[in-house]
Amino acid sequence: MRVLASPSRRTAAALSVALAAAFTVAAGPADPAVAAVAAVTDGSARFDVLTPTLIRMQYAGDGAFTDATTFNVVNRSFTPPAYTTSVTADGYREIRTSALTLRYKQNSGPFTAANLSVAITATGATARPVYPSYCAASTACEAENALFTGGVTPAYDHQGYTGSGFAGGYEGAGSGLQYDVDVPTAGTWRLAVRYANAVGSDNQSATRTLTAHVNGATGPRFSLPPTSSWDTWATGSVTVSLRAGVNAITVNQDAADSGRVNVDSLAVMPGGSTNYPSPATDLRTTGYGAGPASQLGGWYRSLDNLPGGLPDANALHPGVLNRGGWYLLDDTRTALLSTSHTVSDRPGHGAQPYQDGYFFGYGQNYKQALADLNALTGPANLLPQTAYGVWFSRFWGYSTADYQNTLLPAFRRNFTPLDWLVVDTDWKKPVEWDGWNWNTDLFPDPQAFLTWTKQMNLDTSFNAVSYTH
Ligand SMILES: [Ca+2]
Repeated sequence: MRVLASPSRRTAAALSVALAAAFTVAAGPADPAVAAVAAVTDGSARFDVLTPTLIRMQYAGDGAFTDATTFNVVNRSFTPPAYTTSVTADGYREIRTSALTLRYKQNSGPFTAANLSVAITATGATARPVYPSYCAASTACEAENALFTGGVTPAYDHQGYTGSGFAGGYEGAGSGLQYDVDVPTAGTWRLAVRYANAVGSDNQSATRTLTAHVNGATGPRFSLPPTSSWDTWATGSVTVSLRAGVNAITVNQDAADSGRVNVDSLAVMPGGSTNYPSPATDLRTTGYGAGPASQLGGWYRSLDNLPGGLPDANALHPGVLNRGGWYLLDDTRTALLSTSHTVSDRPGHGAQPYQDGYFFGYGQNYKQALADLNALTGPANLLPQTAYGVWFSRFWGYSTADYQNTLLPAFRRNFTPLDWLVVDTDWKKPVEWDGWNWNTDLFPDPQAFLTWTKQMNLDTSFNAVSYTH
């Protein structure tokens, strides 16, 4: 199980929030009413050719395509590149740029590796991208790519999982993961999970339970017997009644559930089936994208649980660059962003499937990939000069008096410069891990504290850990 409140986690979280604070001066988003450039609409599919190496691929079963700015994508005002399009004799929509040839089987439904491919001219490689947010019947949908509620988070600290990790953190009611699952027919289906269940946070090994919810209605309860270790995975299933098309399925820890399991993936299969599907793809997937596993670098959330040092390359979350020469940025779930920097949910599509993603097909032209990413998602902001100075961060519940009377005087007394004060999560009350209210036991006059830090020429940031993701 994941340890949720270790000191090391707190320190790392403080660091991540401090960095976030340093990045908050962002360029304003482009006009959200950005016109799609060079769009090719074919049935429920729409392709926007943004550059010779970048194509937006949207599928809307209800025809409701989105043109608004999203939290990821702040610019689509590209100069339309030259391209051609036609339909082949065998029923494929083809789009050809100077760098790519995209093929989509007409009227074949949402984009999958079976009906969509993109040939990369420079290398001769053919990409078959998948959308990690899209969960079709009879496929294993990786839990780490789901939407999360409560304490559930992606985790990687055990072995034997498929995909890029699993979902951990079933440690309280309201914790869960959610997938929109697309099934061809209404009726009875088998909902299965691949899970691990060893000695839990209560030091017990016991059969645990979770509850399925379907389209907002509470459904049957999973009974999940113990597995021999956290590295050993088994499957458990329940029977659910689904509508044709997309169903919102949640695997939740309800108040009566014991939780304390890890979930690797889920799958919806015909009612009479007994098998569990193999991993749907050998691509490297996350909740926000998919590409060949030969990634070049990446990022890591924190340095917690890494006794052996830095993570190896396989543990890094991928970016757009890999030796395969392509990447699919899955923007399907990203919130919409207004010009006034407020966010809102994507519009719903009912039982109709929806996908929104960006295909980067750069071959070995890595600079082009980064240029496309930069233009699409906005430039990275430069860090303020003070971020390169000396920071202080410690996971203690320091008070205003501690900072004023002990800490800063110690820095001054030892002739040690200090540029940035990172105040850890204890600044909040009544719950130190959640919420936004000051702990006035430690900070009796918050504004006076902030005024004092300014007078002392200290930049400040505050650990804003939240378990509601
Ligand atoms: Ca997994």
